[in-house]
Amino acid sequence: MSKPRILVARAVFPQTLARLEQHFEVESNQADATWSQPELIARLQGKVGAFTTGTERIDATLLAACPDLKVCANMAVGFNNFDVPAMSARKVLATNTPDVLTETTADFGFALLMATARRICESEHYLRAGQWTKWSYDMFAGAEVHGSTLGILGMGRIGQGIAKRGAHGFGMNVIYHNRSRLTPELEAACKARYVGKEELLKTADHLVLVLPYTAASHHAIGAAEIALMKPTATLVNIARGGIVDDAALAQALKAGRIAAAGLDVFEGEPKVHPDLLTVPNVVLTPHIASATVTTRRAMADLAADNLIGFLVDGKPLTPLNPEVLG
Ligand code: 8YV
Repeated sequence: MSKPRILVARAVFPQTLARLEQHFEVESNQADATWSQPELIARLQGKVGAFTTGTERIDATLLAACPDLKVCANMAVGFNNFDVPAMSARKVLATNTPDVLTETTADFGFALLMATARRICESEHYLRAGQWTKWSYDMFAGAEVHGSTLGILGMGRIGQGIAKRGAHGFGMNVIYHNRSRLTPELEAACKARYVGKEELLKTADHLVLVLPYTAASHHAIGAAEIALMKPTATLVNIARGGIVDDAALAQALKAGRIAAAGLDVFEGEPKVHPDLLTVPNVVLTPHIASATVTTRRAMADLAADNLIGFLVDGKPLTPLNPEVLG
């Protein structure tokens, strides 16, 4: 019997590919070529499954052009590259990779907060440029982290991980805002207090964004929201590009409207707003919050398990639209 045909749209660990090849006839992209949408559609012809990352857009147009497609397994917890209602309408299963990256991503969120508040990257560039000729009392004086107020917008698994690090590790006063309030048990575990969005913006010394990108969260942080923040505040975005209005943020940073920002995600990435590249008080990283070898392996394994689980055993592990399973 011939094996089901799948497309692996981006380069992956050779071990993941080898595992998929045990079950499927695989077309892969180990050269990691950038495929246009028409090329992705062309390569999906005759494929029942797709292994995707956050960079492949699975929308109504693609689905209409790929009638054989039955499942798309995203190697990411975020799935704003999927039009899930359109997938459900066509009975195409969508899966993501929750849980396996929670702690690693929370670690990174905290690292970015620390680097931003304590001006680590800015001072390193100064040193490397040979500008350090003498010590001075206020050189790269940043913002206090321990004991300060940590604000979290979006309190899912990763937000809770950051809250625990702040509250238990750094004695921070943690406040959060989320679409829905956590249970009292979860709030106690995170030592976090629920507040309205305006209070969060006005009160946080450090504001970390960990909410999913949706039409409703587009530019959740723009000029008006930044204007409410403390002039000494730092803003950290490890969620998705588009949640922050990058042009407004660059302007606010230039004007000293807030102290600093740490950004791992950008509107229209991998392009970065040119003004962000010229302001010194911003730490910029290329969407690496989940990037440890262990975690990326776990994400790839879970995406592969979802394809095998669904196409071989009829039981995907982490479906986003389980209603298509019938
Ligand atoms: C991924 C992420 O590395 O999981 C997510 O949602 O943002 C990252 O962990 C990225 O989306 C590539 O798939």
